[in-house]
Amino acid sequence: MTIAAEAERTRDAATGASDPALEHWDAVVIGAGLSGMYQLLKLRQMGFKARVYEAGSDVGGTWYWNRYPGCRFDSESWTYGFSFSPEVLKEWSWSEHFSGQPDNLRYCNFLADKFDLRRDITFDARVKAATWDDAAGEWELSFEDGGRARARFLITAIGPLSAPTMPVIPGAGDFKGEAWHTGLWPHHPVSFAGKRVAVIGTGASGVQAITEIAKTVGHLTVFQRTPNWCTPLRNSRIAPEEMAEIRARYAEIFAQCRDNWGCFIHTADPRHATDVTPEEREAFFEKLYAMPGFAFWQGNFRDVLMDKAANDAMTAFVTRKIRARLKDQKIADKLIPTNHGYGTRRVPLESGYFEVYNQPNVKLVDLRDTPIERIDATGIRTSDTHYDFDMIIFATGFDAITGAFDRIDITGRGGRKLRQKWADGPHTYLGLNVEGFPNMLTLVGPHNAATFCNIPRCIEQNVDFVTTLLDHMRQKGLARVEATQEAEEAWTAHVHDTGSRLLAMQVDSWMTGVNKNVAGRQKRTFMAYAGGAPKYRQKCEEIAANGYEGFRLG
Ligand code: NA7
Repeated sequence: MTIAAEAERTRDAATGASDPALEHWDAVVIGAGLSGMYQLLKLRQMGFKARVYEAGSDVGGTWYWNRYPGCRFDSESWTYGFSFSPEVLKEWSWSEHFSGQPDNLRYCNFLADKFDLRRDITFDARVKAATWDDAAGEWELSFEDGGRARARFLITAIGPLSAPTMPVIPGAGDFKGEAWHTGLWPHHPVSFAGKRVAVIGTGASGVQAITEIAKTVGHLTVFQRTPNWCTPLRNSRIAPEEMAEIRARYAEIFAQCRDNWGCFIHTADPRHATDVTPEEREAFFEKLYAMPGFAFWQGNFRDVLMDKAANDAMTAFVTRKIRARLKDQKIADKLIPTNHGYGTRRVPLESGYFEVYNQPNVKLVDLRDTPIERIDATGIRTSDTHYDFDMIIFATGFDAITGAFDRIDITGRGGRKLRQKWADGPHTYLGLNVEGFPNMLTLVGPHNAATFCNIPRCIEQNVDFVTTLLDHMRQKGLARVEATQEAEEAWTAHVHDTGSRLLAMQVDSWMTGVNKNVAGRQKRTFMAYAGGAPKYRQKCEEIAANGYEGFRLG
């Protein structure tokens, strides 16, 4: 036996490679949503032996799990699709400017079919733990069904909003009727006709679901704890001729997104809100309000999300718009937020949301006046009434950004736990790696630009960075990459510095890491990089050009 063969035999004995239940790969990816699919394709193109493990039974991530009625893009469809493949751009047609979940999932399936991705994906495989083996220089994954896999590189593609949370309400499991969470919606059709339906939660998911359910429901009761500022989506269909025009402009569209803070098509106006007269300001607000998508949020004066006075002007405008749409001004009082300004939480875009509350078969329960005391077998009891229901829908959100990491027991070098390291908020380098966790690359993790981004645009950037890094390592014969302590501290401080300039940091929301239903998530923290995607990309490019400075390579 040669020395090399003996070394391999010894390693296999130590790591269990001869164990038929143990799979061995160059790289494993957790998650088969958009980022996992694109990463798989790139690894495959580079000749890496790669495997994707996915908890769901098929591809799609967000679009696989969030099947609730009304679920659709808030980004223009034609800015959301992947840009990397001219063939995909040519062959795929969007039929709406803001495409609905069924079409979005079809798009994910189209990608999986086109690139024959499923042959390298194991479905129904939920990762329970990931442990770094320092001697072998490998990660070992273990799955809920008892299976195991090993790889040199661990790439997480687990999404920013993939750990749904139920409300902490006594008796939440006692209800005997139908009960669904928007983020875990069933695959079979759900009918609301003739039923008494409750919705708890009025975030982006709740707003979309409520508007759609109200069209067919017997009676709907909405339990609102915090109202959100919502502005019109203004969706419309895309005729084949218009799709052809869009297709001809793809290069220009993606270039425009590339230069934008959040990779959206709406570019902030270079003026401050106070640079113009009140009349001009009003006219500009009217113009933006009449436009589709995030125009009013992302295309507004440059200071509306950072300066309180500018934000107040925008907020007062939206207040007037909401009031004009409601018949009962007492209901308007409840639906208009009072504890935060417009755009300082994720803005739900709506298609007739406020008009729902003009319907005689819809009731709004303000939980600030009458909190829920418990859920029981037949319905919901608040401090003043018991409501009977046939169905309760929990639109109660997610343990955002770090929640999906926390669900996996991740152990790095020297036995350190990621959960412990991030207990007081994330610490990362570029949001792509964590000191003490070698060879773990986090595609849509905390502290990178993806969270505040038109997400596939940032996914492409992050996957390309990771792919180029792995290629560089292979060419140089390097086996290990890990952020230095200093680089991690400097990046984390930079994330805090850029984040603190946003008014959004003064507000509780999933964007600031607050979830009242999860222990340890009551305090605001800096979850995402707020310096914008262009600056983030530039930083990544500089770091790569300087031999991946800030990373220890070996
Ligand atoms: P969000 O935006 O986190 O919204 C969750 C909603 O659920 C929000 O209105 C919460 O009120 C409400 N909630 C949570 N727990 C309770 C309890 N215990 N009682 C009453 N109400 C509760 O999640 P979404 O799914 O709507 O949206 C997440 C993102 O997905 C969205 O922004 C898009 O980017 C895609 P609270 O505000 O905490 O008072």
